[in-house]
Amino acid sequence: MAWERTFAMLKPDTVQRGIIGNVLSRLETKGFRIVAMKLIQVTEELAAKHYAAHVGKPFYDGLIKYITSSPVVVMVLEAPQAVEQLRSFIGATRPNEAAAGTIRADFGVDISNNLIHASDSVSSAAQEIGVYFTQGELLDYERAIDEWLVGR
Ligand code: 3AN
Repeated sequence: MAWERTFAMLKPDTVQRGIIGNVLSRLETKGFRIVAMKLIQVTEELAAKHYAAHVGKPFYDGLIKYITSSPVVVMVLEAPQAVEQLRSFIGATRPNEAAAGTIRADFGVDISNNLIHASDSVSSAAQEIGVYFTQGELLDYERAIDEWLVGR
């Protein structure tokens, strides 16, 4: 199965609650390969690019305020079918609807403070990666465990 790239953001609540490590640990244990990662402050400009699809929605202003309220961790992850795998791994937008065992179900209680963002399609992953990273920041490497994750 071809490896695919996706984009993820550990949101302000994850940073402020001091659980970056817990969430990252789950992502690593699942098998995602981290090919880029940084702690950044999202500016209003970046936020507007990221959430362009939500302009005009009632929660838009709150979303921009929240995402710019604290540093976040942005990353690019690889795995076979990474987009779909990460979406099911993080769970539904509303933590009360997220399946038990997903990040949003296990760590959160609120729709806005829902810990993590993950791209919802291969094309949005490419677009979001472009918003936060330059090509030179995306590393190309293999890990010793990769062949044990997907078979030899
Ligand atoms: P997801 O992050 O699960 O892909 P989207 O893309 O529909 O969800 O929404 C982006 C973010 O906007 C969500 N993570 C959530 O923080 C916020 N959001 C979405 N819908 C609502 C809503 N009805 N009320 C408040 N915030 C919302």
